[in-house]
Order: sequence, then structure tokens, then C-alpha cells
Amino acid sequence: MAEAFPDVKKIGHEGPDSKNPLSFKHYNPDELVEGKPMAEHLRFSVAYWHTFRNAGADPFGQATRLMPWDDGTDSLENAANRVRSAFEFFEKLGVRYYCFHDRDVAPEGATLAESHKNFDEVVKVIKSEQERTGVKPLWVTACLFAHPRYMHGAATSPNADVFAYAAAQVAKAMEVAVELDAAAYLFWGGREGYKTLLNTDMGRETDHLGRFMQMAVDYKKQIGFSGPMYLEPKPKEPTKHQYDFDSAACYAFLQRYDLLEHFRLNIEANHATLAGHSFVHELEFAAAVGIFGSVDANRGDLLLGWDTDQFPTDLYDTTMAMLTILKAGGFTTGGLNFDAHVARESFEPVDLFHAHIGGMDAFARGLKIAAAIRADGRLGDFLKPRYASWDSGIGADIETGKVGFGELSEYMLKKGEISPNASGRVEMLENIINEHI
Ligand code: XUL
Ligand code: CO
Repeated sequence: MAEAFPDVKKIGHEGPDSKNPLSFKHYNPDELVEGKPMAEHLRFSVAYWHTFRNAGADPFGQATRLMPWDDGTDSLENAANRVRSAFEFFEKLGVRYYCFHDRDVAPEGATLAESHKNFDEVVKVIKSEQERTGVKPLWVTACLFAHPRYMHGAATSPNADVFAYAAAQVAKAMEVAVELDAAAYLFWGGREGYKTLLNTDMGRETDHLGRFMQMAVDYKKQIGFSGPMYLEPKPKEPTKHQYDFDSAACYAFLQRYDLLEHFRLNIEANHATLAGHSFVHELEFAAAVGIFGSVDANRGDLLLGWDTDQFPTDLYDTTMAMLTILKAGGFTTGGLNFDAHVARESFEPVDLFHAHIGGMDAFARGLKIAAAIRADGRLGDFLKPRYASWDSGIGADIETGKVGFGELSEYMLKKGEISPNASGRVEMLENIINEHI
């Protein structure tokens, strides 16, 4: 097969003064930040569905970017060509990971058995490309939302056969995750929610979703998949209300169904804003309760209310995200997966490079800025004295469970009024961030 991107060489780091658009200005894979190479901090991944399956159609118009290697058919040969083009892209971009849904890489067949067979055929090609390049899946997932059978949900469908079909599809995708040495397996509940409560038994549906995940945990053990599983929160779209609304809702769900030790969260920036949170709020909550796993890196648009999945370019956002990620100890199995697509009018193959280079440089800068803020120390030092009243005296007694309401009433009646607070210094702290950006 001819090269998919004949005019693009391997993208190199040329530094901030370079005017070459096909170069990294900040991402330098081997450069050490806090003693660790940037490549290991950031663990970039390409989303197969956006970069190799999204041809730019929207509800108002047809596809604009049918790529030269893609003949537009659902044949296995076309699927294999796409895989080879994708791996050429990963290599030239210099990423070590990619993510995919089962149906992104191989066509759905007329029966489940035929779909499995198609999947196996394409996985052979993927495996040989992985061996050639060393690139591997950051996570694998099953598409449980595109086919009409899932119109009422998958694990939360009112139809038990649909639940069974979804289970069979996930079982197969998990087996492929083992075969391809994926770092993790992911669930995004695209249609696990409802359009109207008038036709929905919410209690029963969430119990079914819990049971589905428990079965996935059992199957993971059965087939010897050692990576973690991720849940990806999203509040709405395509359904009006999705059960995995945000990090906090996912945490409550995992706790209720006794799944906490097996799952972590994959936080997507644009899903956070759809839930009325900031990206960093969702990261911070997941890290605080010990279930931070991975990131779908993208951004929304403040003026639009839907999941626009644009490439991340906002340095304030990437800085705040990297501050939280560094504080949480960095990625282990997870990474930064670009769940983002180029604009409908960016229709040439080279635009895929420009978009990813921009996202990678934005996070590399965010990482460097976050590390500089941490080295400077003023921001980190601010918390210690602010919470000092908890380190001894009554605060320590509360934290260690030595006192209850009775003792606290006695303490406060005697003391009469609280010791005054120091200023929260909001603006001064915001200024420190901007000093470094
Ligand atoms: C949809 C979304 C998905 C998941 C994987 O909004 O983010 O692409 O990341 O199913
Ligand atoms: Co996503």
C-alpha cells in the first residue's frame, strides 16, 4: 500500500522559535520534567473514531473529508488499509497509544458471529502493525450506542436480549484488549439513560447497569485481563439524561454496586463542562476519592451547548489539568487521549497532523508551566497554613474522631467565638498562575 501521508515526515521537536507548522514547539518526548520524560508524563493517544472514522458529516451536511486511503466502503480490505494508514500516522506523530471502539476498526456483520469474525480478521492486521511499531491501545471499548438495537439503551435497555447482546459484545472486546495488550478497558454509557421518565424504570435500569459492570469484573478475571476498567462520565447527549452524569455520580454508582476497587474514571474535558463543572473540578474530585484513571483531552465551546470535541488549545485549562494530575502522582495506566476531531472545513489529511501537534504542544506547555508553579512553591505553600487549625487542638480531635457534637458545644460555649480566618487571597493566587503562563 502507498504511504497515506507521503508529504509528512516524522514530526520533530524544533523548539518555540521554529516557524515550521509540522514541528513541536514544546513537546519534546525525552525532555525531563520533574525527573520524568515528557512522553511518560503525557502518554498521548489518538482516538481512532475521530481521526480515522469521522468524515465530517453533521446533522446539516454530508461528509467533507473522505481520506485518500479510504474507499468509503465497509469492506475488510478497506478496514485493513485504514489500520495501516492509522499506524503510519501514529508513527509520524510520535504517539505510543491509540484508543478504539470495536466497530471503529472492523465492520459490523449480519450476525454477532460474523461481527466477531470481522473483528478477528482486522485484529490480525492491527497486531502485526503493533509489533512493527510498538504502538498499543491505551484502552479498548465496545460501541454500545450506534446500532438501532441500542436505541433504548444497552445494559439499561428494557429488553433483556439487548443486555445479553451488549454483554457478548463487551466480552469479545475484552478478549481483544488482552490480545492487543491494551493498558485498560473502557465503558462510556452513551445511551445508558433516558429520554423520558414516563417510559423508564430508573431503579431497575441502574441495578441492571450495576449488574453489567459486576459481570464485566468477573469476566476480566476469567480471561486474565490485568488492566483497570474505566468509566467515562457524561451528563447528556445522546440521551437527555445519562446515569454516569459526572465524577461524583460515577463514584456513588461504583460504591453502591461494590465496584470501586476495579474501576477508575476517564475524565473528558468537554463532558465536564456539559455537566456544569470545569475540567479541573472533575479531575480533582476523581483524584481526591482515589479513582483518577485517564483523560479524554479535548475542549468544548462556551457559546455552544453540545459536545463539540475540539482539540485542546487553551493553556489555562491544560495548566490547571496538569497541576492536578501532577499532584495526584501522574498517570499510571492512563494518558491523554485526543477525543477530538478537526473542524468540518479542515478536510485535508495534513490537518490531522496540525490538530494533534497543537493539542500535544498545549499539554506539553501545560506540563512545563505546572511544574514551574510547583517548583516556585507559593501556590502549594498556601494550603498548609490555611488548614493549620486541623493539625492540632480541636481540629485534630475532630479528624481523629475523639470528639462529637457534645464536646464541640462545650468547646465553643467556653471559647465564645471562632479564631478569625486569614484571607483566601483568591486574586493573588490567580496572579501566580498568570505569572507563569
Ligand atoms: C462520546 C465519547 C466517546 C467515548 C468512548 O462523547 O466521549 O467517544 O470516549 O466511547
Ligand atoms: Co470520550
